[in-house]
Amino acid sequence: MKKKVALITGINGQDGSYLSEFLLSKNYEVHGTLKRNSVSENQTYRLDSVYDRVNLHYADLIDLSSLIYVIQKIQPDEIYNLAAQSHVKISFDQPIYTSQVTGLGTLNILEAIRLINPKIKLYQASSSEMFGNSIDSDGYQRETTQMNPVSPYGCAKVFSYNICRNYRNSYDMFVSNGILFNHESPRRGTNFVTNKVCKEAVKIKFGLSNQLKLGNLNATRDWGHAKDYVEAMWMILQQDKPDDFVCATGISHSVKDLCEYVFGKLELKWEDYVTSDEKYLRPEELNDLRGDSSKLQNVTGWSPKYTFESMLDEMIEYWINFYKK
Ligand code: NAP
Ligand code: F7E
Repeated sequence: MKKKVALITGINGQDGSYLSEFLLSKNYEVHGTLKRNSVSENQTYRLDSVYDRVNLHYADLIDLSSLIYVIQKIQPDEIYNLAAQSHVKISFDQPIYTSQVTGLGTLNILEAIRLINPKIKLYQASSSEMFGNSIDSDGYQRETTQMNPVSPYGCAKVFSYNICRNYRNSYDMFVSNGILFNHESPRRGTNFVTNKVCKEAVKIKFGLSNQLKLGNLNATRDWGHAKDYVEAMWMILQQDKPDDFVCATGISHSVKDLCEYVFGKLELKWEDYVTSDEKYLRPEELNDLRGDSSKLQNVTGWSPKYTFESMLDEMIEYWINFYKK
């Protein structure tokens, strides 16, 4: 039987790397896009375990012709649009670039699909950041919660979400949004709070540092593991019809709770090391996130295997091994 062909934009990111491993385990032919960076040496480190089994192509979300070229060439059955300027705080520093990549970039993908083969299925990496500070009266965010984004990144993701729905309805295309809440792993960029705390706490434990500067300690997030969430992405595209789904654990913790767990695990008191630095505060903050993924669970049978604690244990372990070496 002919292998299914998948194209992952942003294959070298956290999710792209786990998704490639997952799709290879399902016997897909996996392709992915890399954008040109001045230093190429570290660019594919997350793909080490699959490097010889995936096909990499240079393309940029803001360069429509590069997308047309690669899609035309490989004729994918499924595209997972994971590429983005994905850092919320940086989106305040680079709002226009973020809108071009994270917003208009999605429209480039949709146009390329519409022109080449509208039968290609598209998964769009939508985000809980789209909700901003809207919360339903029971304390959760779900597919029907109003979207009031509070960052340039969130605004760009709302544009992508809406234009995906518009193409689905206008051109009968199979386009689905996964509205994913925060998901982490040892492969998470270390400028996101979970991996920053794990890495810095281990450095403190080993005597390599003596303080950790953070921003807002009171914000709460619904943190899951990226490995669980890439499985949801695939499940969403295997449905008979396209739709939009929230993916979350339903449990939220504050940044303070995160510090308490990670430092506690290393037998340290977080209050002795963590200080607050204005540099890490955002012009507008999204205070609380907690997702209701009942729809995803009922329709696809998805459920997370990792807990907040087992996810952090894996991340702490990663940094202990890293610094031991
Ligand atoms: P990530 O680690 O930041 O990966 C983003 C990927 O996009 C990287 O491969 C990056 O390449 C690539 N990229 C950036 N700008 C690009 C451009 N102009 N053209 C082509 N590629 C570009 O993000 P992630 O955590 O894996 O997240 C995957 C997707 O899910 C993103 O769209 C993100 O916004 C969304 N999302 C993430 C979460 C989460 O908690 N992780 C939650 C909801 C939604 P370089 O590394 O070479 O720059
Ligand atoms: O911040 C607070 C910060 O940068 C989480 C992206 O994947 O998830 C991610 O966005 C919270 C915020 O993730 C620091 O203010 C405190 O309240 O780890 P983060 P994020 O902004 O929630 C969503 C769903 C996405 O879609 C995004 O792509 O932690 N915080 N002190 C800090 N955050 C950072 N980065 N650094 C700090 O020092």
